[in-house]
Amino acid sequence: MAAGKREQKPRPRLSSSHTGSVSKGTKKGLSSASAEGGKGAKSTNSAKSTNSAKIAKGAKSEEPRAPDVRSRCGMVAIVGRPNVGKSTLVNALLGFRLSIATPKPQTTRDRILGVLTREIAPREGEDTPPYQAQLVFLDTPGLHAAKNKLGVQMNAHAEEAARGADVIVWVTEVMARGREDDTPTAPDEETFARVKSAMRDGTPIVLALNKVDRAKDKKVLFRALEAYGKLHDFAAYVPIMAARGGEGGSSGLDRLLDEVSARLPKGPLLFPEDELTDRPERFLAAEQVREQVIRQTRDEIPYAIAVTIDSWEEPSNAKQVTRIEATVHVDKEAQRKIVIGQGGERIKHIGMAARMSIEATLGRRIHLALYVRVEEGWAHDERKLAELGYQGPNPK
Ligand SMILES: Nc1nc2c(ncn2[C@@H]2O[C@H](COP(=O)(O)OP(=O)(O)OP(=O)(O)O)[C@@H](O)[C@H]2O)c(=O)[nH]1
Ligand SMILES: [Mg+2]
Repeated sequence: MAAGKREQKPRPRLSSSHTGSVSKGTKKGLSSASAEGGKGAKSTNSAKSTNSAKIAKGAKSEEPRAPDVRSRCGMVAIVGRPNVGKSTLVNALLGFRLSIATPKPQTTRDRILGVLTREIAPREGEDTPPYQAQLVFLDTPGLHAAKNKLGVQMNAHAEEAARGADVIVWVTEVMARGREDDTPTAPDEETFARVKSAMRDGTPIVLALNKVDRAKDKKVLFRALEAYGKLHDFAAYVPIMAARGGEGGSSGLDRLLDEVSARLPKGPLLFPEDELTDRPERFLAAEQVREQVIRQTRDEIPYAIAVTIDSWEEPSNAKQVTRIEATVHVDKEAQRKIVIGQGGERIKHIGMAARMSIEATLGRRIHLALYVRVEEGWAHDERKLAELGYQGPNPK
């Protein structure tokens, strides 16, 4: 099936609802740093269409939609081990930095929905009008051996997404972890079995073999594809470079979109054409603060933090900025000191980078005040997890 180019995607739309399941933590005993957006501040954000983001009142359209029997629409679960590039892939497909992606495993902690509506052109020689495909991507946490309640929730999100999916994209990386020689990755049978046991019988699984740029010798690619062919009879095998998604056809993403679109069930679109996500702005903002903490710290810190938005004040006139207060929760006092850094240097840099990233996403200037707070054992405690905005796929 021939498909329209990804550049033809509708302009993205975010939900402007700021109400989320975030804690309203007090500021008592907190350390703080703030970053104000300067005029003309440059963004570090790689998102392509961020400034043109259209803001919706809510996630779902109120307008009745005439069902188009020619259209295809379905849920596409993006699943795999941690750090294989799932979030990078979803962002590249959407052309928008929806989901945070970092070099550290276990970055994604929730199921994050991103909508792509694209036009499918008729095949050569066919005299039919183009029709639409809507791919409702679910970016998911990497399946891993959980060490705490947060990890259990993360895995449950991935399995639940596989269960509800019309098409599953199993993302893996071509080279074995930490190897730059000719060793391809060995299929992880145990993790794959978790997806198979979660999904409904007959759900097509497309293999996305990512980070092909790291395979110097293309024979490695063929060996990897052969090994995956023995693991499962995949609906399609697509080598990709998610990190080079903006570079055109050679990234493999157009082919991946075609393979997935062709397997979507026929039916009307579930979301308005220009809808991007069901997540509110404050969720994206909290995630971008967390991304900067992950990027600017090492060792256990990335796994020990959670971020909540404590207040969000929209300006009364266009000349003023949106004022956001956020708290970085850590597990131990020693971690609080690391996040703050010598003389508050680290938290200042985290705040500046996060502010620029959020401004690029929202398309407007913000003032960001960050606080750091110790919340011992939060990742092991269901009540605290809920307060910090983490819930399993089926909250009670
Ligand atoms: N070389 C190379 N690196 C990539 C590619 N795609 C993603 N990466 C890198 O892989 C790392 C992990 O990417 P993520 O998108 O966060 O991976 P993930 O699967 O979402 O990870 P979790 O959320 O932890 O499960 C980041 O450093 C990406 O830049 C690629 O095509 N080539
Ligand atoms: Mg991720």
